[in-house]
Parts: sequence; C-alpha cells; structure tokens
Amino acid sequence: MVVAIAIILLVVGSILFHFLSPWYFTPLASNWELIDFTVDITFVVTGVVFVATNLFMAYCIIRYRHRKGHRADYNPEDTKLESWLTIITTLGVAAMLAPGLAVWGDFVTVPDDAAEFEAVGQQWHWTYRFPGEDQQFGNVDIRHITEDNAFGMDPEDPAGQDDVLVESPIVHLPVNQPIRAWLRSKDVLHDFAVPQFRVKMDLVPGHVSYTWFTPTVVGEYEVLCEELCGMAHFAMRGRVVVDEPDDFDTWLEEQPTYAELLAQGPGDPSLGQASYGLCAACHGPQGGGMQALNAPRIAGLNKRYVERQLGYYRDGVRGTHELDTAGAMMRPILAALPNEAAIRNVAAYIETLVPETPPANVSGDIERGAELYANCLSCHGENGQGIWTMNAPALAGQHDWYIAAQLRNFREGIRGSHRMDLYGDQMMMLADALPDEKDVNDIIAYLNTL
Ligand code: HEC
Ligand code: HEC
Ligand SMILES: [Cu+2]
Repeated sequence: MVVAIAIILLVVGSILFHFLSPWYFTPLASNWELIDFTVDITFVVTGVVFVATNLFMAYCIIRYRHRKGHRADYNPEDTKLESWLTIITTLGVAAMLAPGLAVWGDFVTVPDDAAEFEAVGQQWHWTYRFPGEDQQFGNVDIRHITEDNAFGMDPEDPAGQDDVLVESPIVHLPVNQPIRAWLRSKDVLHDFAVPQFRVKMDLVPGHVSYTWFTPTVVGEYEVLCEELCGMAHFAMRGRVVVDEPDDFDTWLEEQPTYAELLAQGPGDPSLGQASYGLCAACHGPQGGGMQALNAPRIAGLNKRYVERQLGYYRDGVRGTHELDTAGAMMRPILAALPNEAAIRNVAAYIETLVPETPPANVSGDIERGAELYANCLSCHGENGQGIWTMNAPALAGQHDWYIAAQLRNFREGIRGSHRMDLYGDQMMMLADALPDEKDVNDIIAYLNTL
C-alpha cells in the first residue's frame, strides 16, 4: 500500500512540477515555433504514457495485493492484448518522431534568400565573420593563423579581402532576415546555441557545419557553447544583438574588413615610444610598475591585450565602476592616445619592454597554490606567461598586490561586469571559484615562483 501511494504521489508531483516549474523554455525569438511544437508533442505523449503506466501499476498493486486464500492465475500469452498494446505503442512513437522528421527537414534546408555569417569557436571565445560586399567568404586555413591574423585568412584569396572580421564575442544580426550561420572551430568540438532561437549545432574541427534561423524579436541573446569543450567550457559565452536592419547596417559598416586590417599593419614600437613618456610617470620608465601609484607592470604584456584594455578605458568598459579608484586613474590618460593607431603603436612598444621581476609581498602555501593554479594554466599558461589565443595576459612577473586587487575586482564585479566586457566576465566566473583570501595568497605565492 505504501508503495502504491508513493507511486501516485510521484505522478501527481511530476504533473504539478511540469506545470508550475519556473524552468521552462525562454520566450521564442526566432522562426522555430515548430521545434517547440515537437517538444510539446513529446511532452504530451510521454506524459500520458507516464501517467497511465504508473497509475496502472499503482492500481495493480492495490487490486492484486496478497490476500489469504487467493491465488494468482498464470496467463503468459494474450495475443489480443499484445496486439493492441503494440498498435498503441507504434502510434505513440510515430506521433513523437514523425513531426520531428519534418522539422529536421526544415532545419537542414536553408532558404535561398538567407544571408550568411560565420561563427568561429575556440577555447573559450567566439568571434564572427561576414562575407562582405561580394557576398563570398574568402578561404581560411588554420596554417595562416597568427597573432595578427586570428581568423586564419588566406592573404592570397581576393574573395577574402572584403570579409568583415568581428574580433569580439558580440555579434549583431538583422531582424526578420533568414540567416545561415556557418560554424567553424579552430581547436576542439564546440556547439553554437542560442536558447531563444532554439538553434544548437556542433562545430567540428576540420569541418564547416551550419545552422539557420530567422531572428524575429529585436533584443540581446546569449550565445552558449553547449559542448563540454574543456575546463572553462561554461565560460564560453557570446552575445547576439538583433537589430532593426538600419541599425545592423550601421554596425556592420563600423567593423573592419580584412583589407583594412592588412592596410593598417602592425603597431610601430618606435612611434609608440614617443607616447610612452606619459605612461612612464606611473608605470615606470621600463614599464615595471609602481605600487605607490597602484600602477601595475605592463612591460612585455601582449600587445593585443594592452590594445583591448586601452580601448576599454577609453570606452568606459573598465575603470568606470564607482569602487574602481585605481582604474579611474587610467581613463583620462586615453585623451593622449587620440586614435587606434596611437593605441596600437604604444601597445607594440610596451610589448618590447623587459622589466625586472618585482619583489614579492604576499606569502602563502606554494604547493597548494600550484594545485589551485591548475585551474588557471589552460588560459594563462603553464608558466604564467599568458596565452594570446586565450586572450589571457601574463601573470608571472606581475606585482602580487596587483593580481590580488584584480582578483578581488573580478570577484566583486568592480572589473568585468560592464555589459561589453565579455572577456572580463569570463574572469569573473573564474574568480568566483576563489572566494577565500588564503586561496588567493597561495596562488600568488606560487605565481611568485614562476
Ligand atoms: C596616473 C598614473 C597612470 C598613468 C600616467 C598611466 N597609467 Fe596605466 N594604469 C594606472 C593604474 C593605477 C592602473 C591599474 C588600474 C587597475 O588597478 O585596474 C593602470 C593600468 C594600465 C593597464 C592595464 C594593465 C593590465 O594588466 O590590465 C594598461 C595596459 C596601462 N595602464 C597602460 C598605460 C599606458 C599605455 C599609459 C600611457 C599612455 C598609461 N597606462 C599611463 C595608472 C597610470
Ligand atoms: C578561460 C580562460 C581563463 C582562465 C581559466 C583564467 N583566466 Fe584569468 N583571465 C582570462 C582573460 C581572458 C583575462 C583578460 C580579461 C580582459 O581582457 O579584461 C584574464 C585576466 C586575469 C587577470 C588580470 C590580469 C591583468 O593584467 O590585469 C588576473 C589577475 C587573472 N586573470 C587571474 C587568473 C587566475 C588566478 C586564474 C585561476 C584561478 C585565472 N585567471 C583563470 C582568462 C582566464
Ligand atoms: Cu566550447
């Protein structure tokens, strides 16, 4: 009897949970109502079967329970019962699968008028490419990938010259326009998913896959990687901003083409040296940093990282949180770097600087720090040297007080919580795993040995 009641409660509880649970689909923002419809059919069919079989089981337990003087019949074959159970099961399974086949047919058939873009996945970031005016993507190859050519564009292919390269996890798309997303991975399996669009497709290294959808609601949506693609897989987030067509065109205009990036060339350290005079006041003549002014070591930092941080200070993405007094020091400095070229030049100069190793202030358990650092090394490098493909700067050789301050800033959202700061957001998620002052000190003690 207890078992029968438990089963009935399980059925009632499951039904209540299904209808009252707050965890249901996010509101649909694309053409894929059919996907919701097939999921609903599956819920109905499996729901009815679940309720019917469990209630039948509970009924049998009560009806045929052990009673003195009663004996069970042995009835192994009942052709009639088996036939109609087979028919009902067949109908149920067909009802679940048949609409799915039709939807899958739509899902893999891209309409002729679809526009195109490409989403490129790498551990643990998204970037995007548009085909440009000729509506044709240029060739790409992993072999061409360098720090100045992160997409691996083939410099010889004329079709690639006008390709628009979006080196940011944030992409814009026009509303009500069918669009095909070509999906390319630079390293391992990833999966492009936007829950509100109901699309989800794997990126397979060595292969270009695709999916398509028509965004129907202007707004912002998170891009998730729904493939377990490594240790920081959960932090592989991007964003799709669905715009009115005019706003989209304006945004696209502002993004650089490959030809423009080629023409601008790498930054020139000798021109950057002239602007560096101002920086030396706080960061020291060799970029070694000064604790009294909260200024970190910047010498040798990867130029792309420095360019990004300087852009953040200029655009108020970093240094604008009310508690970020140190970051606020940097913001007015950007007036001295009036354009992108000035930023690139000074970043190129900073990369050439080689400072001395700063003194250690923090002490902690080095061995434990090494264990904790295992969570950091896939991005910041085994020796804390930084890995540019991960967008993660060097930590070794950095002042320990600065690292401690930045980890606190990330944890408390003083750095990384600006809506345009998706790389900082990634560090916020990782810094959450270090809530303890002791953990931070142990990691820093270990970093000081590198
Ligand atoms: C008035 C002092 C001051 C001057 C001048 C100054 N900085 Fe800074 N800079 C700082 C401080 C303080 C920070 C640390 C901000 C924080 O803690 O978030 C910083 C941070 C930075 C960072 C971020 C480093 C990192 O690891 O993320 C870069 C890059 C940088 N400065 C470059 C420059 C350049 C280039 C110049 C010259 C054009 C310059 N700074 C001039 C005070 C200064
Ligand atoms: C998924 C990759 C990833 C992992 C793992 C990771 N980081 Fe980071 N980290 C980044 C990125 C990307 C940035 C640069 C953020 C930006 O551009 O604003 C960063 C920045 C930082 C900074 C600021 C450096 C500076 O010069 O301002 C510190 C400090 C830091 N990380 C410490 C750590 C520690 C400690 C761990 C391990 C607990 C860790 N990170 C794990 C990606 C990662
Ligand atoms: Cu991934």
